[in-house]
Formats: sequence, C-alpha cells, structure tokens
Amino acid sequence: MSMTKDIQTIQHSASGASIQVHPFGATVLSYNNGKKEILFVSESALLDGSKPVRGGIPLVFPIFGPPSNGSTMPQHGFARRNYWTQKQTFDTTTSAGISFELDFQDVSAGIGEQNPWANGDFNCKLQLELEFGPEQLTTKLSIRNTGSKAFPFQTLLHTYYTIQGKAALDPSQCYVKGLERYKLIDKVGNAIDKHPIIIEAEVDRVYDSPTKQLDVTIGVGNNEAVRMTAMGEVDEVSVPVSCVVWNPYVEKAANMSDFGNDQYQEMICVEPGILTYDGVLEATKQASLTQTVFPL
Ligand code: TA6
Repeated sequence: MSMTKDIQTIQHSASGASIQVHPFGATVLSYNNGKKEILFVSESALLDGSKPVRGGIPLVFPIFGPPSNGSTMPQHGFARRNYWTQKQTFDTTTSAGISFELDFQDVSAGIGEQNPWANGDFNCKLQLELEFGPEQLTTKLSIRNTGSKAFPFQTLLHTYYTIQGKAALDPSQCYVKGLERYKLIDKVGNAIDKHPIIIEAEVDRVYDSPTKQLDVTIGVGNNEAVRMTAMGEVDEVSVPVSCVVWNPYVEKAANMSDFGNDQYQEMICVEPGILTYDGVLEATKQASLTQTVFPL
C-alpha cells in the first residue's frame, strides 16, 4: 500500500505494453499496447492535483455532469479530484496491472455543500482495478456502500482517445459505430441522429442504452480502430450502460485553459456510464462499471 503522489508507470514485461496512472483521481494517463498510444492527454493538462486531469480516463462519481437540487458538488463529482491509495501491482506472462482505493473518509475535495455527502449521510469505498496487455486494457471501477444509508449515484469512465494524424474531423478516420439503436440526448442541440457518429461541429451527446452491454467501434485515425465494450452491475445484477460522445470543437476548445486550442482535432471522448439507473446502492452493497478497450 502506497500513498505516493507520483505518476506510476507499469510495464507488461512479456509484451512491452504499458500504462501510466496518476494517483490523483487514479487517472489513467496512458495505455500503450506496445505499438501505439491509445489515450489522449491535453498538452496543457495540469498534473499537480489542482484540477482533474484533462485527458486519459477521469473517473466520474457520484454524479455525472453538473450538480442539482441546490448542491454545490463540482461537476462529475469527487472521485477524480482526490489522491487515491495505490494497492497491488502485478506483471505476469499474460497481463499486468495495478489497483487503487479511495475511502470517502479520505476525500478532502470535490464534495461541495448542500448535499447528503457533505452532510455526512453517505459513505463509500471506491476501488479501481486495471489489467492490460498487448490486446486490451480493462478498467473496473467498484463502489461499495460502507455507510448505513442507501444512496443514488451515477458513474462514468470519461475516456479520451487520441486520433492519429489529427484527423478527428475526417469522417473516414474518426467515427463511433454501434450506437444506432440507442436513445439520443443531445446536450448541444445541433445533432442529427445519424450513424456512424462523426465530428463536424461540437458533439456532446448521451446515448441511453436499449441493452445492458455496450459494444462500440471507434475510428482513431491512420485507418485504425479501437473496440470498446462496457458492462455495469448493481448488487450483482446487470444494469444498462449509456455512452457519452464528446468533442469540444473550436469554441469550447479555445475556452478551456487546460486544452490546446487546436487539440479538438486530436481526440474524441467515448464514455461508458451507469447514468439511467434510477435505484439506490443499499448499505453494504457494491456496484461496478467495467470498460475494456481493444486496439484493433
Ligand atoms: O463528456 C461530457 C461532458 O459532460 C461535457 O459536457 C463536458 O463538460 C465534458 O464532460 C468535460 O467536463 P469537465 O468537467 O471535465 O470539463
């Protein structure tokens, strides 16, 4: 167990694949499958713990998006805004990995006010388990209710993919396939519900799932693609996984101080999340969200 604040690099010795993880938010910064980098981190990302990392796989919990009902909890919650404790690492012939934990008792940032978490009503313990090799990276976020009161929640893996050749606006190179039967919620108000999803303006869309398992293909430039699958469970019962697709495009990119003005051409966010579960996590019970990324 380590309370390090240093970015950890884990190698898979047998294949040369590697990941980098920042204990701040237990944010995966890099996944290299031995041939190329799969994730995107902004050239202006802050890595000093002063704000969530702009890139990699930021962890969203217990809310997705802005707070509601008078709460002042920061957008996307507290999980990505605190230092997590490193637990196990491993490196075998088939895969390597690392795990981190965050106990709500140790959460010092991102709680806000005017909400049950700030009032001490709720308690939880979060665990992040990462396993990778040359074929895939699996990211599993587990949430255990360690308090006495049930709580509602949303959780999401805010994954940033790098688009090789700065080709995010090229529909033959950057696209998302597999969301055809999903229900579109367009947060920008400019979307035509056509597929595959491409970037020709700001994209900020939530696709709610008709099924439980999510399975999409993402064009990542250089005529290459990545497959991403995701599944969610609450108290050992499978729940639907939504998918968020985001690209800030020109104006939003220029207005983010931790994002290069032209870097909207280099990335796409495709984010699996448990967003529509209208139940609660009962005391002592566990929920989990698992994403697997397969460079094709
Ligand atoms: O990815 C979806 C989204 O909710 C967008 O609306 C945008 O706000 C993005 O997350 C980034 O949010 P952040 O709080 O990391 O700046």
